Amino acid sequence: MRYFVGTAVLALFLCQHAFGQARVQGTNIMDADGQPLVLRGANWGGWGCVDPGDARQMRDLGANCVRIAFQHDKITDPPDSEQIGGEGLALLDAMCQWAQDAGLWFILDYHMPPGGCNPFGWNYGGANRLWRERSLQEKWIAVWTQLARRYRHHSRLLAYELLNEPLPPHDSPTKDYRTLCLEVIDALRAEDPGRPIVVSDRHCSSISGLDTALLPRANLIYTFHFYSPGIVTYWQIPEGRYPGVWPVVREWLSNTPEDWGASGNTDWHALEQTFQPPAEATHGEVLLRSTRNAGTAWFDDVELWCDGEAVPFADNTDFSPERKSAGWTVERVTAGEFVWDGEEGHAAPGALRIRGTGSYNSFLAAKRFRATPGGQYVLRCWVKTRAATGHTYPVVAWHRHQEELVDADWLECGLRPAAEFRDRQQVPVYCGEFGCAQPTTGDGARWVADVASILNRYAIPWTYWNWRETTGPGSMGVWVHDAEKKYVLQEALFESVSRAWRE
Ligand SMILES: [Ca+2]
Repeated sequence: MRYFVGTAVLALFLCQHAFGQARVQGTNIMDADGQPLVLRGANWGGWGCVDPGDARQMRDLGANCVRIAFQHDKITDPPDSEQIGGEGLALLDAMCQWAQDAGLWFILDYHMPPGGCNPFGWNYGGANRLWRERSLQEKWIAVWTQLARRYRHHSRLLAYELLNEPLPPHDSPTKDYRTLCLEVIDALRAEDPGRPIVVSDRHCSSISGLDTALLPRANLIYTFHFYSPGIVTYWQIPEGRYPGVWPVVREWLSNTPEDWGASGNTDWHALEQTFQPPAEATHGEVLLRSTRNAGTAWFDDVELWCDGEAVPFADNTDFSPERKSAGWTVERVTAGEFVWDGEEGHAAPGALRIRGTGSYNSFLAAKRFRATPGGQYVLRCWVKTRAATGHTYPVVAWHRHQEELVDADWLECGLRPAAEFRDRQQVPVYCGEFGCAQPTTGDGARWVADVASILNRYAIPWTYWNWRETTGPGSMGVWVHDAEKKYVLQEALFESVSRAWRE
């Protein structure tokens, strides 16, 4: 009998051991044995791109963690309902199992919640409705509850990440964001009480906002993303170098003429203006603006020339069904509707639509162009209006950028406050995403190597963005599509990421 009791106790111990989950203790994330985990890995952020071999390859290269990004419409059936199901859910099941089988810890990242949670085009067209509509919040909570019930038996499920890069309108109260997070945390804890939960600040997972992210619950991990400076990581000005001198400090100078253009009911017609930059301007950015517009305006086919030559200021200017509103953000997320509209268009279907702005608001091209002093600029855009009040017009905002040497020291100054937050607040931090587009110079891989090495030095867990995606060479993925849509390895980047896993 004693023997059997002993076996039962041992079995129970082994069972807890085998199925024990990670937990937060002080600034650490601990495994079931009470050993601190040094988590390093990558994102599975390209939906439908990865396979079981990816999990094993990552593990064999030294990774121990993967952040699995999923989106609401893909894992619900019917899509966008409050009921999980369908082929997308089967794929999410499979990804969790691949990670589990390979021994990788995994984080479930609700990358695109119902209605979208930020003003970026890739996230429900930038609608950013989650904060305003209770029915969407209820769907989000209902789906999280079902997911926790479905996946809580996985011992390698490290944490639930409430949502990715939240950016509520800045006039939406911080207490509403906190209240909503607490509501979801409590709903998840009702299903899976001991599992860590990853939370972000409300400023798109910034480091500077970490102190405002603190919530009165235990077992939380505070996340941030790092893509700084954007001019190196996204905008890829071709002459750029890392390390290198970059115009990273920005001062707004002036805008080209405002409060002109279309109103009332107009069919597609061109609006055009000619202007010169102010003497101090180093960069400009294009905005498609509507001021005090109670009606509707559409924009399409935006063009900019300097001294007769086309200026590349955005890589999406005709808003085709393939690109929709990619590459454009909303200037201020306080008021109005900002969407891509496939029913409208000037030369070809697809246009940007603005409805109901307050004092002013715009679609803003995410890139900036270098200003030519004394250059004669022509900005042209096609617009259409319905019952539009106020003014609808394109505009250039001029800025003066100050140059700084961006190198490993510069990056460390940017990352150090995350470690200081952790030590001051005695909570774990986690860099859920960092990444750099990969120009052919190989400098993007050097940026990645430096950031990863700084994170390792500060003992901050991290997952590189991104492991595999269907974008072309030069994007952030370790594996990316070539022109024939075959996966190719970006070798210098692969070296940077996998070496840092083993460091
Ligand atoms: Ca179009």
